[in-house]
Amino acid sequence: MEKIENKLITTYMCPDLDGVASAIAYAEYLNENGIKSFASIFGQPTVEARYVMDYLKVEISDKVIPFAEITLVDASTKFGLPKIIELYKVTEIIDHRKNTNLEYFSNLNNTQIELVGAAATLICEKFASSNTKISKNTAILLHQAIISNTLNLKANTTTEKDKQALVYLKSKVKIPEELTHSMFLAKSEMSGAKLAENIRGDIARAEFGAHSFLIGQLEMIGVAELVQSRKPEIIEILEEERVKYKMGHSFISLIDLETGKNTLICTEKVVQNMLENILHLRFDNNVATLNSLIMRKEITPLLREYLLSNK
Ligand SMILES: [Mn+2]
Repeated sequence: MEKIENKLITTYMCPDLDGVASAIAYAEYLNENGIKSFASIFGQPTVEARYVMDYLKVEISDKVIPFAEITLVDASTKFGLPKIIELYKVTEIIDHRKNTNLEYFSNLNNTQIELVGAAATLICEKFASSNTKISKNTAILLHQAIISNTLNLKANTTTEKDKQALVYLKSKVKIPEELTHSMFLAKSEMSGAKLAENIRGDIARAEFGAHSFLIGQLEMIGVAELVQSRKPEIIEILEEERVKYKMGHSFISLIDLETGKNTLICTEKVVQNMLENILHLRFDNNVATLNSLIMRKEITPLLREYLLSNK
């Protein structure tokens, strides 16, 4: 019998640009180093990821060929993984999240969890430290994934390593100048039904003691105009999602990529109070603005800490 050598490199279902770029790049890195690998992604990638893939004419399918092992990139829990993933086949995990569930993977022999701004940074470092040849498209994908995941280096999760990775990639290929702006514009397209599609496409759920939250997040250009013209719709969509997922509370955080401000929308007094306490802001007419950027993954730990200490 022929020995199957292939490694499948993949990430969560419906991945963002970081997941897509990391999967493609890591498969390329392994193949360049003599390890037969292929990247596949499952479910529809985010609008932003699709935009950059189309721009570069990069295609990636959900086709799989026989494989012996799986590497997960930008993913480290079993939740949200494609159905095809058999957990025991996962031998390697490369991710940048605090909340992992490594206990589900019984055959892991290589785990790299580092709290950098993007998984793409960790993949870029592998190319850099081994001086592995990188293709033009892969370098651009990694570059844009780091820009996206770090909110153009404005996110508090940005590290020196992310910045160094960008410098390295820029030394290898010419990054199209207009790409960051056009990529951000692409994900800011909220006309008509796209608003609901975008909100539903990025919902997180969190439970702390007796409180459960449905938390929306949009990263876009033009938050003020959107809130001005469509606040009631945003509230309605959020409420629909809250009911659908049977969560107790809901709010949404709107990140403006150009002004570097956050706008929060929340209709419940009790939750407004919590957010006012942890983020030091004031709600007026269900809207509050913060003059800096904070990501949802930073708000939830603050909320947890606050609720567990004010029981
Ligand atoms: Mn990521």
